[in-house]
Amino acid sequence: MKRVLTYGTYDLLHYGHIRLLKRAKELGDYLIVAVSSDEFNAGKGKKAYHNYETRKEMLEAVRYVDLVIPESTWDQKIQDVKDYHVDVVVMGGDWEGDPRFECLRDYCDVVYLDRTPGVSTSQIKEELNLGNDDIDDLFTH
Ligand code: C2G
Repeated sequence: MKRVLTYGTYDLLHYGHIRLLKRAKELGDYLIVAVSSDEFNAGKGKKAYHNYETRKEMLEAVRYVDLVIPESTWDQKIQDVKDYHVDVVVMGGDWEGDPRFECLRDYCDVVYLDRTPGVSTSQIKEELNLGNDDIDDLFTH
């Protein structure tokens, strides 16, 4: 059984996330997703719209995902690879070459997949973050 591991915040789950998870699962038989805890996100300067439990619940409903675990620190990855007998760690291309993933090559394969263009959690937040006036405008034309 080939075991795949990926990391992320996965806030406001969107098709870019889903396409990453689909392609990650295609690289093996069992996909583990390590989802950033709320505390870890705070450390990344990110505040997710959904809390950890909700983001975990949504990912567990995705057909490609077999297990969801917490990502609490930057330096848990080597231990995760060992604990879960991971064969390949997969990340989106925005992480390509990052030493926090490259260091895993001593323990498993590391694969970067192209990001899905045109969608991101921050873009969704920006576009939905309309003021009341904007919304009124939307409905008067
Ligand atoms: N992603 C993608 N296409 C998008 C948006 C995101 O392929 N349009 C991928 C990212 O490259 C990442 C995964 O989906 O592999 C999750 O994205 P985020 O939730 O933004 O994760 P990130 O904030 O990059 O956290 O330790 C690593 C961090 O936890 C990664």
